[in-house]
Amino acid sequence: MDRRKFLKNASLTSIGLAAGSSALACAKIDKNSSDVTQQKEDTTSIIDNTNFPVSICTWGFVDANAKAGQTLEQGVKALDAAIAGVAIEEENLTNTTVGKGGAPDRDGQVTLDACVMDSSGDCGAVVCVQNITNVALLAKKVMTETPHVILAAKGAEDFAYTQGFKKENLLTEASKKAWEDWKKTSEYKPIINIENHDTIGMLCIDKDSDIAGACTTSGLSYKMKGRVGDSPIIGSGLYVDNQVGGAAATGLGEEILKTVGSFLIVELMRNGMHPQQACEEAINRIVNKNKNHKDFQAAYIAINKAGQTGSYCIHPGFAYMKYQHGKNERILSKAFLKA
Ligand code: SD4
Repeated sequence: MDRRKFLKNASLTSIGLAAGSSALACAKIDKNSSDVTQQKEDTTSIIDNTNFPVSICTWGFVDANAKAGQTLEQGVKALDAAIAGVAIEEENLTNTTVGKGGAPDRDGQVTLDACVMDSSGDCGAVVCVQNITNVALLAKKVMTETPHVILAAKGAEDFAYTQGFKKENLLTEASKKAWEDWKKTSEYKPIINIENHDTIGMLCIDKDSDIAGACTTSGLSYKMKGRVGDSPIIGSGLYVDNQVGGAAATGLGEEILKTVGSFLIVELMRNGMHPQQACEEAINRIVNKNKNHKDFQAAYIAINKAGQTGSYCIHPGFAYMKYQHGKNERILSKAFLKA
């Protein structure tokens, strides 16, 4: 099997497996429940501070988004609220795609990727880190405590200890068991969606109307050792420009990386596009470059300076959370393909 085919198949399998094993974690998010809203166009483009704070995040991460929203309401700045929000999932042992409890690579090692971007335009990232749970906070430490933007693997881990992070075993019994079962067959069977549960990318606007974001993941389950996806790469998994807005991605990182989609969305919004249109254009770029787009999922969320939001994905089934005025809504995304 050639390398590309291997990667694509591996990632599809892992998405499917991760989806299956994560059903428990999102059991409380019922697609039919009354808090699910169909996506609609929000047309208020005027910057009105009474719209803030607001937080959005990928998938149905109810608790994480509520945490961010409530933290913002207490007056905490956007970046710290986003980090507090995503930490809920990093610490959620039943979430097999983020943080502790995340699915391991093919060799049984859990390696995490994360990045953050602040309203100042500063950013930090860590890739392929073992033994540290709160990697979004670690990415912030790279931003604030080093002259660098990205630290990788053992270097990032060693730096974490200097900052007081605890060494933790990230491989739970459940993840280990799922990996051992996977090894028995190593079956590369494509399973497309990928329900409510995946990488968490979060965008927050605080009371001062400043925007920041965080993105954190264990990447694709059973990935090759050393594999890094889009999530920790500024411009691909996350991008924020405080003058314009922010965007975040989830889905098959290999495809998201090739179009630098989060940066693209922010630039399209800068040129006047609504976040919804900008997300659609970014997904169209992926689709147009890829005859095989039906074989994988990719999704974006975006928010502009006025607090308008949008999202778009390839396969139906993706949703995002929006917290505003004390209400935490799950909004079903429009999709390129029809159900
Ligand atoms: C990655 N984009 O590592 C992440 C995984 C993800 O939905 O978001 N899956 O490629």
